[in-house]
Amino acid sequence: MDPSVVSTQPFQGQRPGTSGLRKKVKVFQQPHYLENFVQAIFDTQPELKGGALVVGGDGRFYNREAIQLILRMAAANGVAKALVGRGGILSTPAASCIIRKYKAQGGIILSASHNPGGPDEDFGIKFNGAAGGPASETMTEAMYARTQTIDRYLTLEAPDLDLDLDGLTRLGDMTVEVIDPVRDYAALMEALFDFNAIHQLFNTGQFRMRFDAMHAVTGPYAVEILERRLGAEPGTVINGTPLPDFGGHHPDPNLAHAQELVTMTQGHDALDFGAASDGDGDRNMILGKDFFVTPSDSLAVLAANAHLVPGYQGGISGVARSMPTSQAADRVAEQLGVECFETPTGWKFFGNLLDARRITLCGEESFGTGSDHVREKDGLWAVLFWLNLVAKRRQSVAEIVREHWRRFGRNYYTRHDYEAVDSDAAEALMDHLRILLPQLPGQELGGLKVAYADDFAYTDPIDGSRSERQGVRIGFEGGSRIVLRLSGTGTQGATLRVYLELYEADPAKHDRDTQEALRPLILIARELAQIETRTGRAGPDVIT
Ligand code: VG1
Ligand code: CO
Repeated sequence: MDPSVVSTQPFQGQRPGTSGLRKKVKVFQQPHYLENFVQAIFDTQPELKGGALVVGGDGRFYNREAIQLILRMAAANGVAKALVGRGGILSTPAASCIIRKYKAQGGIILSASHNPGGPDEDFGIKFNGAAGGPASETMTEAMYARTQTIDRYLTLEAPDLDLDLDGLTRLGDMTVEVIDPVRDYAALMEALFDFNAIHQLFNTGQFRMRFDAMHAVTGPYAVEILERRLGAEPGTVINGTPLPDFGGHHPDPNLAHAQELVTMTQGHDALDFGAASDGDGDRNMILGKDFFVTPSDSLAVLAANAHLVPGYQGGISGVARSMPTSQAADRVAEQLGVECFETPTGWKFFGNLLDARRITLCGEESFGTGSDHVREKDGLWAVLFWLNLVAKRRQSVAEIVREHWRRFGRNYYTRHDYEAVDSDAAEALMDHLRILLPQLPGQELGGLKVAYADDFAYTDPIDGSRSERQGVRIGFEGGSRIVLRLSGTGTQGATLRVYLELYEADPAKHDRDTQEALRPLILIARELAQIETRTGRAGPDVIT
């Protein structure tokens, strides 16, 4: 089985976005398309030669075909060993865990996360380095540059491997080990959280929860951890079988796409706790009885209560949040006397801070929370963290959050998404805002005084690398903010994200409706960015 060299030509547009390369399945199915990108990974990551590579994905349509192709190319490119999740399955956080545990040189994860799956939907690929985290911008730019000059790739002529049976096989000179996708991850969770306390909570019979795996990758993980190890009643995990098309839904754990679960936490006979995760298992949504925890608040609550969790009982070294995430965590960091960092959107920006132990916890407003236990955000980890808190504090989710607000104040927060907008119109809208920025400070908008206005730029405190044009921020006196940026994960046109935040210290005003409380800011954003005239949209497609 000698490696063969196949001639190819560059494709336009293989630049990874916020989290890897995401395109329609049909785009990936073009001859040489996936091969080119995979070869660009091998050409720019020389340590993979002779090293170990972790491979797995979220089980979406084209997952298995892609994995077979990647394994053949890995063998031809001199990878010594590939670790593959059984059935081609690995959640994003589990892949990160396995890269770290087995000291692999990197991993390739196949996922388009919360984007829908199926022959006409989305596929994605991303590379994670030896620390287990998403490739840095420097690395993804190098991969992209390579895709633009590529003229050959290496592969093997070989039949497909059986990925459904654990154990060792060979492919050319490469060893392939098919591993249990859940075991190592479950062991890590058991080492971090108080499983006894959570077990007892379930045993009381007074606490009812459901975990919605949304027919995506976390099903097997949640069944093993929640039902088998923690003794939650059978049926606690709903939609637990991973399907290539996620049952036709968006595997996106938010109030818009996880309707079934949301309904179960409302009204008569409501559950005490509801949680959901996304396509690749790195996002989480936390619900209490008639109560939704905004992801920004979740990060702040976890930071304030970390000492109640065995894995973090010694305290946290610092926290980081992505720029559009609300400033709730900043207030906790201040009280705890630890550092707080504001990074650009995307988990790759947390990696250096985690590696340098400057932070222990980090999170994003987009339903992403995580810690130094892996180098990805981690959906089930966040769910277990919350269960640990509920068990220890003997309070409901709502009580925990309300008490948090009384102590730190409340950051009302929402995100409005305008999806599949014309790309040129979206770019023009952002340009228009950038031109306005210098004249905004000091101005009154809708009765609020602008304190600062800029296009967010970030200098990594560890390696000094600089990332510019990361989103327009308009901050008002008193802590309110409007942030606008374009998504880097979509596959169709542009998605405009408008993030709105208002700080309220007075506990008597902590029970307002979020959209109502933020209305003045919503109106300012619409007007300032000329959203309706420029995009033709009277309102957002998704509100979270
Ligand atoms: C979105 C989120 C961002 C997240 C990214 C990947 O990016 O806003 O916070 O890191 O998705 O998450 P964008 O560029 O579309 O706003 V996942 O679960 O899709 O890997
Ligand atoms: Co995801």
